[in-house]
Formats: sequence, structure tokens, C-alpha cells
Amino acid sequence: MGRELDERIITRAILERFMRKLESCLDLDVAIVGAGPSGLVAAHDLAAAGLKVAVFERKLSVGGGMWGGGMMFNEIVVQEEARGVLEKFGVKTEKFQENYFTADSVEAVTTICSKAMGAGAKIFNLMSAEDVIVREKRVCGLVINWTAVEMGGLHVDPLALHARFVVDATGHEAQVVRVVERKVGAELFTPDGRIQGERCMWAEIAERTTLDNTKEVFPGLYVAGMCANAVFGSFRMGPIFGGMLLSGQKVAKLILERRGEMGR
Ligand code: 48F
Repeated sequence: MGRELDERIITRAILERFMRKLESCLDLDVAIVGAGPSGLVAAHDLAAAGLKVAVFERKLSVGGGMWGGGMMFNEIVVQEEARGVLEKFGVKTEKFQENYFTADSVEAVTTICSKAMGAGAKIFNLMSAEDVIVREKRVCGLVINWTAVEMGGLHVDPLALHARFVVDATGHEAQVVRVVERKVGAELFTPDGRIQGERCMWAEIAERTTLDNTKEVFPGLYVAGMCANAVFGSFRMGPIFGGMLLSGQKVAKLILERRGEMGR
């Protein structure tokens, strides 16, 4: 039946193609940590503008908190301002009432992810950012390891890559900023130089402040999505996703304004 298949060739194909992909990402324009909605939108916009972008995602699946909609009801809500972002990606939205639109969360994740990859962003799932590289008080790279190493508590050294800019899009955990706060001993661009911490749910304020808080938090390091509110001390918003999408767009725009620093 058909042509012969050799398991060794299948294995070699995977090894060689993966190595080629990872090796092409050792010197990035932008490294994004977290493939939730904000990270994926940022990856799309940056890659579409011609930058070399990779996303590192701890879990097996991309999409972060979007898959599950609200409490596992797999629909998301976006407000009027953000509806255009979903439509730009080709995600269908449906009006619920004035200023409230819904979308299927699975369609949103898969479509945005597909468009980000189509634009040229690389995505590495099952990899966690466990540290950063800092030179002359500027974040200029990421230290990565397999999530399985972290989960197994195995004593295995990580690998590293350089990036002109790093985006922390790790959501509530603000994992990259936490490392900088703990290890660099330097002041973050927050009111007291430290992570301010997330507050309880207040959708309206949280959605607005997510956008205001999407900015550089330490030289070379930007925050986007829920992470921006966790770092700058604002509220959580629950399953309304407009702020996440707009934050991804904003962080891409801010970084693109600095493309001169990338020699582009
Ligand atoms: O949490 P997440 O979806 O981030 P977001 O883009 O969106 C937040 C919303 O989903 C929701 C909300 C409002 O609507 O509050 O929670 O801000 O996705 C963050 C991703 O980062 C991954 C994590 O697995 C998730 O998929 N992540 C977290 N820490 C690391 C990481 C790490 N150290 N390395 C790699 N990925």
C-alpha cells in the first residue's frame, strides 16, 4: 500500500526542522512571553510589519485564558471599540446589545493564532521563560526551558536567546516582570519601582487601564494584556477581551515606533 515510510526519516525531519526553526530565533527583534490574546495579537502585528518575532508559551496549547470564555462557557465578549480587531482577523462577531458583542472563543483563538503565524511569527509551545538576560540595565534576551523540566523539578540548565525587546504577556502572573523585580534589583517604571499587584474585578475601569498600562516597564521590557494591570496595580476584568486585543495592538505599535533601534 503506497510508498514505504521509514521511521528514521520521520524522526530526522522533525529534528532538523525544529532545530532550524529554533536556531532562526536566537537573535530576535521581539520575544513575546505568553500566547494568550494579547501576546498573539502583538505577534501578528509585529510580524506583519516585518519584524522577527517569536512567542514562547508554557502550555501545550496557545490561547491562554481565551479558550474557556467565561467559566468554561466558550464565548467571549468584546465592546464596540475592540470589535474591529476581531473582524480585522476575520473572527465573526454578533451584537448582543448596544456596545456588547460576542464571538466564539475557539474561533477567536484559532483564527488569531493562524493569522499571527501566517504573518511570520514563530510560536514555541511547551517552553517557559524562566529568566531574562540583562546588559547595562536593559533587558535584551530571554532564558528558556522546557515546561516539562520545570514541572518535573528537574535540574536541567536552560538555553537563551537575544531580543531587542521582550514583551511580558503572561497574564495575571506577570512572570517576566517578577524575575526582573526579584533579580535585577532595579526600579521598574511603576510608582514605587515594584510590582503593584492585581486588584479585584471591575470590568469597566480594568479595560481602560489595561490600555494605559500597556507600556515599557523596564528598559527593553514591555507589558501587555492582564499583565499590564497586574504590574501597574489595576483591576481584573473577567471574560471581556477587548482590552486584551487592543493592548496587543498597542504594544506592537509602541515597539514599532522604536524600530530604528533595531536597525530597521
Ligand atoms: O492569561 P493569558 O490569556 O494572557 P492575556 O493575553 O489575557 C488575559 C485573559 O485571558 C484573561 C483576562 C481578561 O480577559 O484576564 O485572563 O493577558 O495568557 C497568558 C499566557 O502566558 C503563558 C500562560 O500559559 C498563558 O497561556 N505563560 C505564563 N507564564 C509563562 C507563560 C512563562 N513563564 N513562559 C511562557 N509562557
